[in-house]
Amino acid sequence: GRKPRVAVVFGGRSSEHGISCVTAGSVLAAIDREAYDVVPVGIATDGRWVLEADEPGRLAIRGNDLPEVDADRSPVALMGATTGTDLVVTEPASVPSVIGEVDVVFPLLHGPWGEDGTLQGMLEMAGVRYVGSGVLASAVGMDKAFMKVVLQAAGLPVTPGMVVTRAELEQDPVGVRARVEELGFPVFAKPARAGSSMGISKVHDASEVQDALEEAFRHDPKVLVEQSMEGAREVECGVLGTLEGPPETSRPGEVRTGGDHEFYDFEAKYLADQHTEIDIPADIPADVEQQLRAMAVRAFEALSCEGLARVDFFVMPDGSLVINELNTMPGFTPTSMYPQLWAATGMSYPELVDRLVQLALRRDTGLR
Ligand code: G1L
Repeated sequence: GRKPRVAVVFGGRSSEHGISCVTAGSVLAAIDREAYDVVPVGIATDGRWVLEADEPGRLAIRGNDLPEVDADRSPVALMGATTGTDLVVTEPASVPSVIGEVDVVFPLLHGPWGEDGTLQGMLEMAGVRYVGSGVLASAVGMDKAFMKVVLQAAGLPVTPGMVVTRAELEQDPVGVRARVEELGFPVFAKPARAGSSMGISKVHDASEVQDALEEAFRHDPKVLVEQSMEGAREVECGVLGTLEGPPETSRPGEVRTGGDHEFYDFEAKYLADQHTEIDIPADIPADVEQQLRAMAVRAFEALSCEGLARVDFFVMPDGSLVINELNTMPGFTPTSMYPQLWAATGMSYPELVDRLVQLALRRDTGLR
């Protein structure tokens, strides 16, 4: 029969539009063209869906400039086909020219309108297979506060933290400050649902609480305040779903930030940054690695993740582990942590892309 058709959907209305385009360029360059028909579908910053040029090179970073979806290209609509579970990519207005039935969507979108489960929900309703986690895990993975609730309920160790809403701060600033003090300084204030590390700041004493909350509220009216795990090392682990049986884990890798960066921030994560060092495999004792990988699988299963996730840990000075967060859509360029973790475990970037597409192709549509 025909080759499976894979629609790589990228761009979108979030602040990480450019990163999404760069990631799509990498996936488009790596995906096996002998095995798949590939359709690049861009979502412009205003939300319009267009058929993008299949030119991975156009989507590379040029200097400090991130690429964008070209909103002037021909618009497309994605529709569920009546013939089965395929999606049909069409030009809009009553299906004049069908571009093709899509077997799998590779959704490379971050933040609201894409990473939060909404695109996944649209695809579920159309009965279309897609790479990665479903609606619930994507939504929970997007909200750091709910993620903590689910991980904690599964008996996994998490950082002590509390939620502050903008309304609470306005009504009772003294009470909010008192609750933050109870956590014990230093703490981090983080937007609960921002896709990246933007709006996060470290709070050293009560005098810094107000400014840190206001900064975080610029990104989200819901903010998570968490104890800072002082003296901890940051170690991350890749998890990859399998068709049967438990998911696989990568060797863990350590992220070390120094100098100007108090934490692994947006710049450090996505733009080549000299202050961030990555060490894969992490130099940790074998028994700690074994525990960490087992805990990564438990976290993956606690959120009912599918396909892939990156689980980020704090390794405390005594070797104990605390889960920092789980990312259902980790950075996914060849130099990002998740693909690098798998490279160090023996799986190349093109292989990884293929495994994810294969997992999605064989997935049941409907209840899983
Ligand atoms: F589809 C996957 F595989 F689940 C997937 C989707 C999105 C993996 C990784 C990502 N990552 C991103 O989209 C991003 C972090 C690059 C933001 Cl645009």
